[in-house]
Formats: sequence, C-alpha cells, structure tokens
Amino acid sequence: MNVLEEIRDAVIDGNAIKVGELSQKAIEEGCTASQILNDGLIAGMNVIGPRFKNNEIFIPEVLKSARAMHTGMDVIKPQIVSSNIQEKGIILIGTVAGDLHDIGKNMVIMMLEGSGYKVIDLGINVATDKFVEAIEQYKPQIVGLSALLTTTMKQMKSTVETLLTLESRPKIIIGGAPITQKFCNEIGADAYAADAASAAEIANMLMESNAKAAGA
Ligand code: B1M
Repeated sequence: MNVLEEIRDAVIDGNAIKVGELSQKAIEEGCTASQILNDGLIAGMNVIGPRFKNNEIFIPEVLKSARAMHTGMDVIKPQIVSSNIQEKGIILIGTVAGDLHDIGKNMVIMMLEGSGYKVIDLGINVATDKFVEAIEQYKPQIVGLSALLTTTMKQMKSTVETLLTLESRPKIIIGGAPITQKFCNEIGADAYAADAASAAEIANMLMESNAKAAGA
C-alpha cells in the first residue's frame, strides 16, 4: 500500500494524528499537495459519503473523518499556498444560511489561496445580509457560495437574487454537491464550479473577463 492509500484509509478510520503524520511523510516522499488532496484526503471522504448515506456509519464517525481530513489539509496548506505568492484579487466565500457543511468549501479556499487569491471566509450558515455587509466591507471581485443540501439550494437562490441587485456587484461562483450548471443558469449566478480545482480555474477566467471589461 502506498502512502496516499494509507492516508485514504486513515481518513476513513478518522485517525487525525495518523493522517497528519502520513501527509507529512507523503510530502517528504515527494508527493504533490494536489496528489495528497485528491488521492488521499478526498479519496477517503469519498468512501465515507456513501457509507453515511447507507446508514453504515453515523454522524460521530463522519465528524471524526472530517476532522482527520482537516488535519491533513493543515499539513499541505503551506505547500499549496507557497506555490503561488502574488495576490490576484479578493474572494469572499461562505456556506449559505441553514447549511453547516464546510469541508468542500474549505478545500475550495485552499485551492483559491493556492492560486494566489486573498480569501475571506465567512464560514457556515451565512445569511444574505452578512454576505452583503462583507461585500461592502471587503469589496471582493468574486463571491463564492457553497450549499450541500437540496433544501439550502433555495437559500442559495435567494442570496444570489439579492447579490444580483447590488450596484457594483462582484462575480458570483456557486458550488456544492447538489449544484449543477443548469441550476446556475436558472438562478443567474455567473459560474458554477464542480470541484475545488475548477473553482480556482473559473475564478481566474472571471478575473480575466473583469480585466477585459475594464480595459474595453
Ligand atoms: Co451532511 N449531508 N448532513 N453532514 N453530509 C450530505 C450532504 C448528504 C448528501 C448525506 C446523505 O444523506 N447522502 C445529505 C444531503 C441530502 C440532500 O440534501 N439531498 C446530508 C444531510 C441530510 C445532512 C443532515 C440533514 C443530517 C441530519 O442531521 N439528519 C445534516 C444537515 C446539517 C445542516 O447543514 N444544517 C448534516 C450534517 C452533516 C455533518 C455535520 C455530520 C457533516 C458536515 C461536517 C462539516 O462539513 N464540517 C456532514 C457530512 C460530512 C456529509 C457528507 C457525508 C460529506 C460531505 C463532504 O464533506 N464531502 C455528505 C455526503 C456526501 O457528500 N456524499 C453529506 C466531501 C467534500 C470534499 O465534498 O462538500 O461536495 P463537497 O465539496 C466538493 C464539491 O461539492 C465542490 O468542491 C468540493 C471539493 O471538490 N464545492 C464547491 C463545494 N462547495 C463549493 C463552492 C464552490 C465551488 C465548488 O464555489 C464557491
């Protein structure tokens, strides 16, 4: 079994100490942060998801695995961030009101920071008003909304509707397991990102289109 498979299994077991040690070992063995993220940490959570769904495991086990995954993310974060130092812009991000899931959002943040953005994390259960206030305060070029529940997609729609009315509004990226491009088109957000890596690519594209519009 290679070190990435060991990380995957330690995430599944919810063993945070082991995940931290193995992530460090993987770096020393020359694995890239994205290999550790995708083939170790996410691979582990991808096993946990269906087990939770099938009632084979319950919330405490899921939380243990989530904590283990966070420990691994903390280890690889400096590697990701140091690979891209120049700040490209400000991105505000949060999980919409009523929704407490943040593992995917935190991965998106890591990829955005790794791509050179300053990210302001508003956390979970973020009400529309809080997004609006933070936009006024930080003046981000992009706002990212995450939702993991079909029930909070409705909240995402309502938050997007409000953000679209702001006078000088940032571009809006949405994502999360139940979110689709079709839903994005329906609610009028600027872009949908299926995963953390594409969120960073899409942020770059939106920044380029902003720059072109400003130069036009
Ligand atoms: Co909950 N949960 N959960 N949960 N949970 C799901 C989402 C669920 C699919 C499980 C299931 O039943 N099959 C289900 C939703 C069903 C639905 O709505 N259709 C569900 C449910 C029902 C619930 C509760 C209602 C359970 C209960 O209490 N009865 C409850 C709701 C609480 C609430 O939010 N109000 C609940 C609670 C929890 C925990 C607290 C136990 C825990 C969250 C811990 C935490 O986040 N700190 C939890 C977890 C861990 C899960 C599962 C197992 C894993 C989610 C996860 O972290 N995935 C999940 C089942 C599953 O997804 N298979 C489930 C790993 C993560 C890397 O993926 O978050 O999809 P994901 O993020 C991806 C992409 O979606 C994307 O990039 C990420 C990386 O590639 N992405 C973005 C995400 N945000 C983005 C934003 C972007 C761009 C891309 O731009 C801004």
